[in-house]
Amino acid sequence: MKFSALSVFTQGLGGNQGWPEQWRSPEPKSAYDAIIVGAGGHGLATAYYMAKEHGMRNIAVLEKGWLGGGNTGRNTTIVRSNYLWEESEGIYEHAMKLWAGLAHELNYNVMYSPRGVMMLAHNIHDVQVFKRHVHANRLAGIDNEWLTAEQAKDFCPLLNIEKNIRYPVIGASLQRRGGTARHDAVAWGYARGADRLGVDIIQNCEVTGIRRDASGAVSGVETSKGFIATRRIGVVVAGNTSVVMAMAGVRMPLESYPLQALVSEPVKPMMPCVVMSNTVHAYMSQSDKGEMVIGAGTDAYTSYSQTGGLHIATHTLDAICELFPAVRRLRMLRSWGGIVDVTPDRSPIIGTTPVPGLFVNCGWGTGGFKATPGSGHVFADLVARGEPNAIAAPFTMDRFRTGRLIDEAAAAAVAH
Ligand code: FAD
Ligand code: PYC
Repeated sequence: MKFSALSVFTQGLGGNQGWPEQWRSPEPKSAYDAIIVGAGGHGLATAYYMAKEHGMRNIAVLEKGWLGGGNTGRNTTIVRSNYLWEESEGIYEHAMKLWAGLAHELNYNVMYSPRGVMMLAHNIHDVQVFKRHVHANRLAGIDNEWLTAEQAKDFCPLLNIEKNIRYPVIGASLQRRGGTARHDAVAWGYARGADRLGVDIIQNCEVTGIRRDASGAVSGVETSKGFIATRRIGVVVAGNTSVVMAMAGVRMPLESYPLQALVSEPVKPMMPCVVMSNTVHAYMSQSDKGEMVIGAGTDAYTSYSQTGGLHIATHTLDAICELFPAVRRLRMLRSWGGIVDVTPDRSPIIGTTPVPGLFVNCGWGTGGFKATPGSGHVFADLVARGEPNAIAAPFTMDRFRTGRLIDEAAAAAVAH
């Protein structure tokens, strides 16, 4: 094993200094058939599937920090596929099917737990939006159902459905196959799988420039470890995409925002499922270690900071205490933020770029963890073959020119 560890929910942030020699990254070769920039779950999954399904072994994943130290190790692990439009149902459901067999595929316990994801409705608008999602999903063969407030409480007994609270619960949608997975295990599992297939995973190697030849095509990357030649580059650097793509002269339709989360002290199992409230920007589940995993909304201002505004977290905790009064006296152990990159229609970009040999996968915003296996799978196919398959095709950048947008703002789950 050549990679370092990051504990679940960002405990132990700090890189691979001090790790035994055999866990350190290899030195880069002078040339690779392809380079993936970013060793988050998406980048590692991409490398894994490129090696496994396309037989590409002379490839490297370059990471400026350490494995999964970006959003992959910072997210709140929610997995679901209850998106509105067919294009989204295609990619998120592709991921959902891969989640079901992922531990077996990687021989690594990613702790995928389909314990149910419930989304609360607090007003008539929420009811209309969620019911629309339920109907659209069911038409597409994806499970999703509508619950009354009483049925929601049966599913999650901790939930407060009193009518006199500030944001009363008047119903909920439930995707029973939704749930959670252990986020850093996903990065480690894909990393080990890719490593065993011969992929070089190089940490502490920041890409600082993208070199292009006289024809305009990519010819390599400048890095903190020197120049590395390649004719194919896949950029998968959530939150930092605009910065890296600018190195090749490509301007991206993205904005970057901090998004934060918190965990409580561990307690015995009390929260059986995931509950999300998009309207009040709060959601909660319980990790296998017993911590309550709580997420907030994005900050109101663009930033590359990996912390978020304290007032945002405070608002979230107010809402959590109202919705789940039983957790009111829990102490919070840690809080942190990640940088998410958001497109105008809240759907990702997976595609070729105006620069030959340069591919990009980004714009997953607040919701890309759930997509990790599917995103890696289709991006591997794109980088290997040079053109998107049917699942990836709707997500090219071209949609911002043609106007064929995939508006998933309502399904994005965390209010922007
Ligand atoms: P990352 O894991 O961020 O990987 C990108 C990597 O690129 C990083 O490791 C970074 O260090 C590296 N990098 C950047 N620049 C360079 C460079 N110049 N050179 C080399 N490497 C570079 N999604 C869900 O589906 N469910 C959730 O519950 C959920 N909750 C979230 C909660 C929070 C607080 C946050 C922040 C996000 C959440 N998300 C959630 C979103 C999800 O985490 C991301 O969409 C997803 O993890 C993106 O994965 P990635 O592999 O693309 O990015
Ligand atoms: O996409 O389900 C999601 C999500 C939950 C919290 C952040 N993103």
